[in-house]
Amino acid sequence: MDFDVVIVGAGFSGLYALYRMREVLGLSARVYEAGDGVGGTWYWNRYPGARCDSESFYYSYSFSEELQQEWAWSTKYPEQPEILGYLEHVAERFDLLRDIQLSTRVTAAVFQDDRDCWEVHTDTGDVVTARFFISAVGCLSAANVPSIPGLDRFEGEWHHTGAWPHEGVDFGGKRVGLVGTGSTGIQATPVVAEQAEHLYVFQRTPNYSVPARNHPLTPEQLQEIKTNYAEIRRKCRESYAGFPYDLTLTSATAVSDEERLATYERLWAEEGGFKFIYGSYFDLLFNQAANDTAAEFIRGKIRQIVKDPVVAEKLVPKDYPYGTKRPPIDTDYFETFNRPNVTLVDVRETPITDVVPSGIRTTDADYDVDIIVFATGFDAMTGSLLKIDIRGRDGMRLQEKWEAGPRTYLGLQVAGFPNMFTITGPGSPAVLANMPTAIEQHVEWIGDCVAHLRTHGLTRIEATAEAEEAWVDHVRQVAELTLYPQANSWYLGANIPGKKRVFMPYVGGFLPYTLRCAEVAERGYEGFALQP
Ligand code: N01
Repeated sequence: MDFDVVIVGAGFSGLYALYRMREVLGLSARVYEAGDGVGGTWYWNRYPGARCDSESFYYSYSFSEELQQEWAWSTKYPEQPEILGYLEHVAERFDLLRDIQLSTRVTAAVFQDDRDCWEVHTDTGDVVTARFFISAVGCLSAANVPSIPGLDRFEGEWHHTGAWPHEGVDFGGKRVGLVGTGSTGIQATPVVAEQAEHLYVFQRTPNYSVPARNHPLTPEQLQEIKTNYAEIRRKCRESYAGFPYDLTLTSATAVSDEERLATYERLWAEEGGFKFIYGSYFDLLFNQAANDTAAEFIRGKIRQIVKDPVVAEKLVPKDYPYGTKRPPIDTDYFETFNRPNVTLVDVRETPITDVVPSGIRTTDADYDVDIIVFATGFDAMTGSLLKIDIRGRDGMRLQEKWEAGPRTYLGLQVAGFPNMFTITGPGSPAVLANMPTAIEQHVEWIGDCVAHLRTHGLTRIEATAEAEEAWVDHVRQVAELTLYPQANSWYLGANIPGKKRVFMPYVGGFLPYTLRCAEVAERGYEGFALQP
């Protein structure tokens, strides 16, 4: 066997998985990474305005006390280059690069039944074997470029935000069409508007965005964070969504209108960001009446900010509850529509029909542009994994197994695919949680599992079909108790034409999920078949 472990991807998950496997467990590991650098999401997403929506001090690793004490974040929400710099630093500091093969895409992985190992193929012609195959491909890395007729005849340049040119894009004096108003489009719009001659924002669904209230971190704030790191990390681990916010058990409907309004005003004006949803009332995502209070508050803010009432009305979300699409946060997004060089095009009213050589055509008009920016998201949670031809036991293909939607046990393993683990796979809280917190929990669980197998002389672990079935049912049932299924979100695969509508993340909460994972391990890996 060439390696104990092969890991696909060198982003937040792959880097930590390599560290854990090599430095903590003493295993031989090889990481394959398609990019020519480490960083994953933060390597690819270099679009203008790209920054983290979670606060820097907890959107970071906790596994090394030295690392968290040494590193100094500049702001509450750092920009993409700073986060990429952090991940590059981690790779260097822990000497990870020597086991990472860059510019190499894994094309296939085939389980070898007779040897309890995986044979992994790459686009550079490597064929290697490893006992364990770990996917660290990320949940949002397969870019979704809509198949709009005529794009190949467009005479300008176009880019997807998730595959942004390293040399950047000069918008100076250019007419720009930006398609998509999810978290990415909302981050990019104000920045592109400042540079472009004219910006047309093509919006299919308006979004509830809350101001980020970004600011530099002072030396005193940084010191306070560092002094309190143990407590911050504990709060993250023991929370509903991996954020270090104090748990609130109050319903939005249990307080007076005045009190609720004062809370929303404070969170909007002073705190900003995810605290609005995760630090206000516990039932915004479960109780329609509670959700209505927050949704109506944000609608009111949009109407106040945007001066043209017709434009404001188009920007106001009306047909899905707040937070059921991933809530964006912004810096001057709604304000940007007051600029004379910005036009909102409502493509729900007048859909895009095609791209013509000079720009974008809707049912109503032609918009001449020099550059098109597709902020149109990703084939989320399954897209990147299914690009790899993964064959498990008895030649079973993952593409076929997941035809009707992803099926996993705990988001960690798939029945029929022994010794394969998915970090933050579908069926785990992953994208509903603070990602580094979710990633660390997964990597540590997988590491402990591998250590357990080795200690007991076992060479194969596979989720049982029964455990998988029960978990898939549980994930669906919990989702149905919430408001989430009401929105056409990427959580449901609704953004990808033809993708089966299945709620993919586990919405039962990060802490309950981690307790379940721990319980499964304590009971000798309940729901898994272990073999010598
Ligand atoms: O993608 P999205 P994103 N014609 O899928 C529209 C994470 N993230 O890149 O809503 C016209 O959310 C689509 O319209 P609709 C975060 O988890 C993290 O913005 O489907 N429009 C929507 O408006 C986020 O959720 C950070 O009707 C089309 C937009 O494109 C995830 O990445 C920062 C279209 C896509 O929105 C994805 O966000 C940024 C078409 N054919 C993002 N197809 C961090 O801070 C799609 N759209 C870490």
